Amino acid sequence: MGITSVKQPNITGAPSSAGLLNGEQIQSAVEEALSSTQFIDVHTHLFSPAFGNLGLWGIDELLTYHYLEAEFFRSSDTTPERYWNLSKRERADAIWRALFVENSPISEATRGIIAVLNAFELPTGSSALEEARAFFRTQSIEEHIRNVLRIAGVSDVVMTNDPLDPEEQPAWLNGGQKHAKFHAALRLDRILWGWPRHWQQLASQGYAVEEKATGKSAAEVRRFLSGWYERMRPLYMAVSLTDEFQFPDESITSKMLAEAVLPSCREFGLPMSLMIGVRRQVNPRLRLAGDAVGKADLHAVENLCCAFPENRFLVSVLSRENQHELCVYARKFSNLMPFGCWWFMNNPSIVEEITRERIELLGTSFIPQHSDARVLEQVIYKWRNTRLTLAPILTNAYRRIHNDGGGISRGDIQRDVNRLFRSNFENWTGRRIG
Ligand code: FIX
Ligand code: ZN
Repeated sequence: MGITSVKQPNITGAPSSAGLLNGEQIQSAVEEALSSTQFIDVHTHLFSPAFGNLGLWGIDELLTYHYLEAEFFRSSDTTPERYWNLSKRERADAIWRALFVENSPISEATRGIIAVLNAFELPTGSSALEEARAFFRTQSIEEHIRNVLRIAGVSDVVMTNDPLDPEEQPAWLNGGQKHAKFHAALRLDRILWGWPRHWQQLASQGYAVEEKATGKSAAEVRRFLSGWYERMRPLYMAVSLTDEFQFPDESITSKMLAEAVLPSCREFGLPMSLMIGVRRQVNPRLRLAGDAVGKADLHAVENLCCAFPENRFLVSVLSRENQHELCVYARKFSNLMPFGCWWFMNNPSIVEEITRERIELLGTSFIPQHSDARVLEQVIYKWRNTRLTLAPILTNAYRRIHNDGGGISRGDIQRDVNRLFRSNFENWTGRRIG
């Protein structure tokens, strides 16, 4: 136990003895630990160079991020149909004009662009776009990756790897990837909820699966997962689920989870990541930006954690309304690890609320954040914002201990930051990373 009890509460902020920090020292110790600790980014959509064009980077990709596309249609008369007819460069031009020239970039996603430009000492004014393009054109990807991760304070990133993605599959079949900083996660959306549209892909690869997932289907999916486990060596298996997700029920999703995916996770010692609460394509005209959020029924998480005590679950929920009950479930089930402030939750006001709630209910037994970056340089602003938001929250948590009469040292703070941003994930996956 790292908290040393002292008899008299030291509320005044006067220096403490024996390496214990006073109220003011706590703040700088927290800031130092946050800035010097290399984080593991446990969920991204980034790809290592082995995946070629799947790996997105540079200013045009940053500007056409789907978070910004959603905001663009609120500040421009351009219809989605017209927008999709433009080239990538023209789309980036239109977004730059609407969100950075004609309006101030005060939303979270637009601010991110400014922070990235600033990190590379590029101008941020309305005429900055061409200079940014020229800068990114001259970067070589391997060195650029090293730079970006260094600036972001991230040691390792976990990708999202779908074995049934026709764009991604060839790279794995041609030897896969061995980049030391990029790690695989075996993503199973096409199997777990996209079965009706994808089972034939498995059948055509020689697996004896059936449309209704009957007969040998579950056993054959296990054989498929086994092959992909060998090929990818993933850190976990994962799926994103809608707000309507239930477990157990009569669906193919429930059956495949219970009879194929969770047994495979147990066999290979992998956690299962569940990202719950998306409402897919409420506005299909916006494509990737067309998904929304709904409050889910977390009895499904309760039932899973209870029925499969030998499985470890990583869970992130998209609805603000589900955050508190997720913490409560984590108190009931030690095989449940809440992680990240996902997507619409990744804004300072909400991150603050969720993180305080988690600390109050779970101490340091959760993973505060992942970046969900789709474009390499986004890790710079997303992790910068996480550190900025978390510094006062952690500082206040330690000050409370201090004011209650407990002692806190730099070593305690460093140990906790390490646990939150590295070892909780390492222990969950059973792997030392980096
Ligand atoms: O399913 C997911 O992993 C989601 O994070 C994404 O698909 C989503 O579009 C996103 O980029 C959120 O940040
Ligand atoms: Zn994601």
